[in-house]
Amino acid sequence: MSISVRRSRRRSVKFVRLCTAEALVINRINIIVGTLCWLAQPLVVFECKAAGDFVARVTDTQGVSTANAVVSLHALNFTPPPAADAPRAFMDQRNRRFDPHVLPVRTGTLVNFPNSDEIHHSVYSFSAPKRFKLPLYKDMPAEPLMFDQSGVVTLGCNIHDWMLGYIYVTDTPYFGITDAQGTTRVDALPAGRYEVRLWHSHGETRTSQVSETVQVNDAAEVERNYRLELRAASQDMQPAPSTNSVEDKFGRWSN
Ligand SMILES: [Cu+2]
Repeated sequence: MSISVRRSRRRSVKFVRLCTAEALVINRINIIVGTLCWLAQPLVVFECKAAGDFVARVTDTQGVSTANAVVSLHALNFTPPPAADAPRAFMDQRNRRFDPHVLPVRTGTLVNFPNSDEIHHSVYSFSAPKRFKLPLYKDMPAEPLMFDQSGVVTLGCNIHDWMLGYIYVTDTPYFGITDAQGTTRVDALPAGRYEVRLWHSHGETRTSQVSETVQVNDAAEVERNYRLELRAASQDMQPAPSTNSVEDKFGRWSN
């Protein structure tokens, strides 16, 4: 046998060994990937498929779209997962108003109260779920406040009597607040049965005005229309006065 033929055969044998080794590695990777996919399958199904959406449209009894209605969905046949970390939220003070006017949060949320105005504010609440008073301040208080009891927390300012805002603390992680068109949507709801509750600061009562059960199915959208009985425009929707003597007094402190 010639030398060139022997070299050629050795190269062929090496090539076949390499191909076999490569195939084995690829095969093992396929097995590992396949096993991981199979193990992850229940998680993927839970995260991506077993969820639906809920859309609420809210009007008053005259059919006028109602903003700032809190819509919350309370699971009836499963327990929602706890929050990994305490959720954070912000209730700003801007142009001598609370912004947003209504802030819905889940129980256990840390809320900051930044002051975006050039003047001082002193935010307080006498509501049972959270009694507090922040001393006169600008910018941002050092620490957020924990809201760990469900209910309506009415906010005021010791300097500006017209300032009125609400923090709606709810036990469920599934909630929304209606926009100017009276609409809100809560996406990616785990499939299941829920009790729907609605709350509005102009409601005849300060508790839920609607209580009905809805079924949310996988990859489906549930739509509901609600009519709320609301009081006539109340004090909290009046525009803030341009200035007053007390504000002038405290305004000087801001320099
Ligand atoms: Cu104020």
